[in-house]
Amino acid sequence: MADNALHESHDHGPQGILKYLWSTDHKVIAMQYLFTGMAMAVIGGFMAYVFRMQLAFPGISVPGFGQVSAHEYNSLVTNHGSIMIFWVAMPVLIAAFGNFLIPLMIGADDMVFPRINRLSYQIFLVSVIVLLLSLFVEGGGFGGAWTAYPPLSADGDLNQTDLGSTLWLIAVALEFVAFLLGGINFITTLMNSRAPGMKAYDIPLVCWMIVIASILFMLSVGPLIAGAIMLLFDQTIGTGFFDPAAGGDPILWQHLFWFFGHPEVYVVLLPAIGFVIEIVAVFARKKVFGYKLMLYTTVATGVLSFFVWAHHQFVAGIDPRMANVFTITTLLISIPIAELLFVIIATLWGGSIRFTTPMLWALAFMAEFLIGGVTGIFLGASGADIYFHDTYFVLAHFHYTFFPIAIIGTFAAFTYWFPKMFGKMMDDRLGKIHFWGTVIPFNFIFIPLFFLGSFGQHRRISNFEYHPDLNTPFMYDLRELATYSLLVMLAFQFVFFYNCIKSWRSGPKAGKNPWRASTLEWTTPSPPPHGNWLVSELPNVYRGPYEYSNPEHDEDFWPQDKP
Ligand code: HEM
Ligand SMILES: [Cu+2]
Repeated sequence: MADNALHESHDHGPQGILKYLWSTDHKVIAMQYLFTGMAMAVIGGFMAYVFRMQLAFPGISVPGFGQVSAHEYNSLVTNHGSIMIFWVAMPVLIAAFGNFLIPLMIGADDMVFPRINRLSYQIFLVSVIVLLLSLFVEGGGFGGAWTAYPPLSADGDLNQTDLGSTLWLIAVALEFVAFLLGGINFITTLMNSRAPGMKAYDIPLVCWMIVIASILFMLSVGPLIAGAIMLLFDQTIGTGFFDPAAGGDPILWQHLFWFFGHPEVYVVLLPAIGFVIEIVAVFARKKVFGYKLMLYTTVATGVLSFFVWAHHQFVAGIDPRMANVFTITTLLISIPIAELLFVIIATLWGGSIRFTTPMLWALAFMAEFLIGGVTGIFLGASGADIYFHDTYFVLAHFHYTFFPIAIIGTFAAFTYWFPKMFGKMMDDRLGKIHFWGTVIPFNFIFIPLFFLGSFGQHRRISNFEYHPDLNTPFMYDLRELATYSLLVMLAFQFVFFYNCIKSWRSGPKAGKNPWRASTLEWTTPSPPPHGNWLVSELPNVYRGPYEYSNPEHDEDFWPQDKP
């Protein structure tokens, strides 16, 4: 590849390992986010293993951890939730795949602001280090739940982890700064760096989804950053923004938190839906049913997501008239979300479906996410929520949304774009073993939790032996079932890691376009060289991204860059 070498020579960065930490190449930054996010997923998953063992077998010495005190339990739950959302879902779904895909899919050589991009990852890395440090300071990690409600989170006497809670808060704030910087790049790059000929409706939906998610993030995070600074002052210099004794108001925190917290669900959901739609179009060989419908529905979802936050506060003493308003907006948002799923089903309809590993993940996303969505309707109704609030029903509901988004969505995207990222094909048989070994146990972990929640089992309790009414033999069995299923699921993750390493080292070489897809990322070599395309070969775009099985064309796909 003499011409690539020529291009490479424009890259006068640092060498060796530093080359990776200081690279401004969007693909390198994507990999940094991907691998950091995956490492954090291992840590967050390990925490889930530890507290699920404690829940099923209270008081045992958990292999690899030891005994779990009540305080450690709180800290594990808090950090598991925070890690999974802030340090796994966001970096992997948005930062890693946004960075990798946006320039490649719109025919750009890099992001508009490559140095801001690099800074974004570096700040993110600092946030990871601060968070991990917080687990080991005196008193242990923060245990006031990922929602950090004051007064518990504000007062070291109450939460027993002065420094741990402060470091946790600083880590979260730094992580937000990193994502604000990253979002700037996604939005400006999509607006300014598209290949000649690429009009708004020629942009692949996944790029739109990541950009709309970035906009949602930027619009929602401001109040929470303000809240985090106020909470930091409450913790450290004795202000009382959230302390009633000092004239403050703890409910204010809930508004600031959930005004961000609810849109955040859509921030991570939209990229995952984007992956699914790309994969479904390719493996059903069908044009996406209703490109514009999908795009405008996504925008509508985004707008609506700002009007539902108080459904998290139905038990916080909210005025019943306001509760009705938020019930209605919450139920309304299920319409656009259902519409997105219908568009995907309509795309599948009559397609010639190929059940490859990425396609299985995409289909599983639909099935599992549907359960999450439907059970959300129960909780959105304020009357029912008063019973279900803070029970394992809620826990099962949001894991049925977050697990498909963060884990299933990631595996779909990872197995689909692996050939482009690493230039090798993954082993499809191992991929399928891993798929079934993850999706089946997943249901056996969380379906029991719906029942436990309906029987009134409260969350954030480490030992149900102290609650005999919640420790009937049947409930005990359900908890054991959930824990055994988790162990099975975790065991199958080794198949995934083995498959990655094996395929990366000795898998068959992937050509430019192994899936015969028509979007632009498949027109560069796998993996793409520095600069993505030679200047003389930058693609020109002639049509939309999903021309599969077009009767006017003799091949079953019609790439965007072919006249
Ligand atoms: C590996 C499979 C997982 C298992 C077995 C699991 C299990 C659990 C359990 C049992 C709790 C609650 C403990 C309690 O309240 O006493 C919990 C909390 C939570 N999990 Fe997971 N989880 C998993 C994956 C995930 C993923 C992928 C996400 C998000 C992307 C996530 C996000 C959360 C959040 C936000 C909380 C609430 C934390 C809090 O109350 O502060 N979990 N998880
Ligand atoms: Cu919500």
